[in-house]
Amino acid sequence: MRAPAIRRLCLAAGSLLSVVLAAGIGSAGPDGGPIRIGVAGPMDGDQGKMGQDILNGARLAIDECNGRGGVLGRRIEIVEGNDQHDPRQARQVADRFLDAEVVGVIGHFNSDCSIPASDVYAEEGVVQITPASTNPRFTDRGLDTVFRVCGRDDQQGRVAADFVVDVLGKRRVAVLHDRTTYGQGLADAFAVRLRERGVEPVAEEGIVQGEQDYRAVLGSVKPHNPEVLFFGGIYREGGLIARQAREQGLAATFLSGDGVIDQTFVEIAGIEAAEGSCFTFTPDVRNMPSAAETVRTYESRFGELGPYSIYGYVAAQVMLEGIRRAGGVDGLAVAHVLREGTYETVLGPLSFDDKGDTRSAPYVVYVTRGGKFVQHTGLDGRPLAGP
Ligand code: ABU
Repeated sequence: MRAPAIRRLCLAAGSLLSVVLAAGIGSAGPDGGPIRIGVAGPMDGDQGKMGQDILNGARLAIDECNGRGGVLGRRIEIVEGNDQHDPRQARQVADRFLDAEVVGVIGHFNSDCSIPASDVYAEEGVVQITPASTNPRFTDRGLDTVFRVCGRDDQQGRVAADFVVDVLGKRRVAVLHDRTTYGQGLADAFAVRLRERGVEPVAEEGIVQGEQDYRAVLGSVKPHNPEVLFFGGIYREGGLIARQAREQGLAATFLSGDGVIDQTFVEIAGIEAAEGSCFTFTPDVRNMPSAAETVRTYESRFGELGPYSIYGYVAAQVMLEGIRRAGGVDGLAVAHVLREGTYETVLGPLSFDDKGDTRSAPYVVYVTRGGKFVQHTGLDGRPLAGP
């Protein structure tokens, strides 16, 4: 349980005293000991791969930094937090991070977790950089300590809707979502843009995360004869819906976002049902020369890159450079320098706007071919030229 703010002040004073005393007897050294960074997400269970991908990316960046001597002469230490994509557990992770005196947090994965945890971090002036939470509300609430190195669902939903109208040329669109902050938010952003483009969805339905059987909701959508089935949610439910839609004879193109574009989706849906499904996500980092060495190192150490692995790496890169530029670990000072400068990352130069969103978050569309995600559109929204 997190201590109230006043008790935290006392704890901080106590910690300072411990450091001073330790320095006096020479055990902690003049550098103040390691700098602790929290890395949070769902570390096991149905979304555990996402947390582990982010943790691996952050670990790689932090190990490389320690290999160069750390930051401000201090080693970096990771404190892991498993929120199991549950908002209540996310707040508990935040409390534990504060008790462990982390000075910055990389995470969480789910918007449902990043948003409530951000209130805890903000209250104590701890910088939080999410590599993956895309709901606009994360940065729209005016908190000084929140940053996001990925895009937002208002951008992503717009790209998905424009793809339906301009590239697929379809007008009969059913919209499903998992009722989470992310899934429903993305579905809503998609539907808003569809309407702006003159397309009224034929159905809009919420599903319940964690179930095995989505045939009832698919059965209620089928009579509308949709040409496109959009899903706002995560890969487990996305894979089941894509598979069960095919089993029910729904021929609609499955379209989803960054929460579903993972190989696990293909494993759950099966290669046949996954074929032709489409996803919005950022351009493939494997094609970026600036990321080539990091991708190679990551894959030789941890296996195949996940969608947000490199974003975990980038969040750590930016956090550590922010601490270096601030000349210390004071959270508000780090937040200030993060908003001011440009940061060289493996995805290219990155700077934040006043809210803490990255100024560069392009989305493109991928199509699944033979179980692999192939980039289908370019930054202009048009299909890439074929071979
Ligand atoms: N953006 C993908 C899923 C994570 C989230 O925003 O909840």
